[in-house]
Formats: sequence, structure tokens, C-alpha cells
Amino acid sequence: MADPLTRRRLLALGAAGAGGLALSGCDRLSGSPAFRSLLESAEDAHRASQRLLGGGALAPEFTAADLSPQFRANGNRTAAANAEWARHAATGFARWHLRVDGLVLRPLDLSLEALGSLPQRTQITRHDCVEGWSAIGQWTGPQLGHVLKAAGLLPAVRFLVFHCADRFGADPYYESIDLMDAFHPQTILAHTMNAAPLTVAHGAPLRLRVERQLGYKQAKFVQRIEARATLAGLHGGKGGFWEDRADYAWYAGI
Ligand SMILES: Nc1nc2c(c(=O)[nH]1)N[C@H]1C(S)=C(S)[C@@H](COP(=O)(O)O)O[C@H]1N2
Ligand SMILES: [Mo]
Repeated sequence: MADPLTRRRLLALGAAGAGGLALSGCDRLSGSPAFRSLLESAEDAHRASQRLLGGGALAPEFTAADLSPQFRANGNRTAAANAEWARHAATGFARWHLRVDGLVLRPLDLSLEALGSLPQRTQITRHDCVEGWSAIGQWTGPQLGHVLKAAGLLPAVRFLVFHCADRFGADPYYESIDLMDAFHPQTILAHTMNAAPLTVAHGAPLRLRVERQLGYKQAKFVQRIEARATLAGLHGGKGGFWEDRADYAWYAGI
């Protein structure tokens, strides 16, 4: 058990990490034992993220001169069959929100503006599709780790699931990653590609970039991120649309 001073510093750190949880509110809440134990788990997640941010090898990054003149769109090129997504698309995603829920302290609904107000990362990386093509593109967005710190992961969390707006027939596209990749510095929620808002074909308004993995892990049309303890019981149970159907690996490291 940390001494009161350390606890207090950790509380302040937690508040900063949560991006705007006022210290006074934090002090009031910290009187509740339930909240205290939740906060300790958020601290664990924070510690884990710090360690991981120091540890993970980076995928190669390129320069503007390396950008592919054409970046092919693959898989679903629209989510228009989803009426809710189509309504948002028609209004330029002005009232669209990313939902962050599951095993979190604070479920979040984040507008594109809110996502854009977090610290942003821009990276030029190579996308490798298992179908045998590659393309180099530039991606911008907040690190997933910042979003997860704002939501506050509970200690049982082992996976982050990306629920997408598009479907193949009746089956929604989805993907998942572990905490190591979730807090990797190059794992971002990209709203911008090649310095322009993400086009529909590339997954507007928001897609995952998890740069040490293959193309099918790069979920497009992300509308909800769910923190989970297990992938069992979700769709086919193998953690992704293609993992459930083909013998695509869940960990698709390049
Ligand atoms: N929601 C969703 N995400 C998806 C897909 C898809 O069909 N739906 N296809 C995947 C595959 S196989 C690849 S190669 C990339 C393609 O991304 P791009 O269209 O930007 O090239 O998206 C991945 N993410
Ligand atoms: Mo792919």
C-alpha cells in the first residue's frame, strides 16, 4: 500500500492522464473505497503502458518521398449498408461519436473534434496485405493509449476489440489487439490519411493503424472500442472477422 503522499501524487497523475478529471472531483471521489480500488487498477494500467511505451520495437517509418502514388482500397470500401453510419456520412460525421466501453472506469463518447484535441501522431508506414500488395501512406490521429488512459482500463482487460460499421452479408467486421499493441506508440486511431480526412474507401471517419501487423488488422469504419478480458463468446471467438473464417493468424506480425 502506497504512503498517503505517493497515493496523492498517483491520484494527480491519474487525473492528468484522464485528461480533465478535475483534482477536486478526484479528491471527493477518492473517499469511496470502490473508487479507490478502481483507481489503483487504472494506475496499474498506466504503469503497464509506460513500460510498454519504452519496450516495443517500432515498425519502419518512411519519408514523404516514399509515399505510394496510389494506395489501393481493399475489403469493404463503404459502410453505407449500415443506416446509422450512412446518416453520419451524409452530415460529414459532424455528430458521429466513437464509443469506448466494456471494462473501463469511464465509458466515453468521443467526437472527431475530441479525438483531434488529443495529442496527435503522424507516421508514414507500409501497409502489407496478405493478398500480396503493399502501399506506403501517411496516417494521423491520437495514440490509442491516450484514449484508453482517458477511459481507464480495469485490471481484467487483456484485449481491445474494434467494432466496425461495415458488414459482409450479416456479419460485421471486427478486429482485436492485446495491451502490448494497444499501448504501442505507433498504434493510432487515424482520422487523416496523406494529410486529408480519411476517405470513405479507406474507412471514414476513423480507422485503426497498428503498424507492426498485417493489413486485415487495420480495422476501418471503427465505431466502438470495447475493452474485454477474453475474446471467447464474441462472434466466432477468434478475435477478428478473418480469424473467424480463414486461418488468418490473430497475431499478424510482419
Ligand atoms: N472494417 C473493415 N476493416 C478492414 C477491412 C474491411 O473489409 N472492413 N479490410 C481489411 C484488409 S484485408 C485490408 S488489406 C485493409 C485495407 O485498407 P485500405 O482499404 O485502406 O487499403 O483494411 C482492413 N480493414
Ligand atoms: Mo488485406
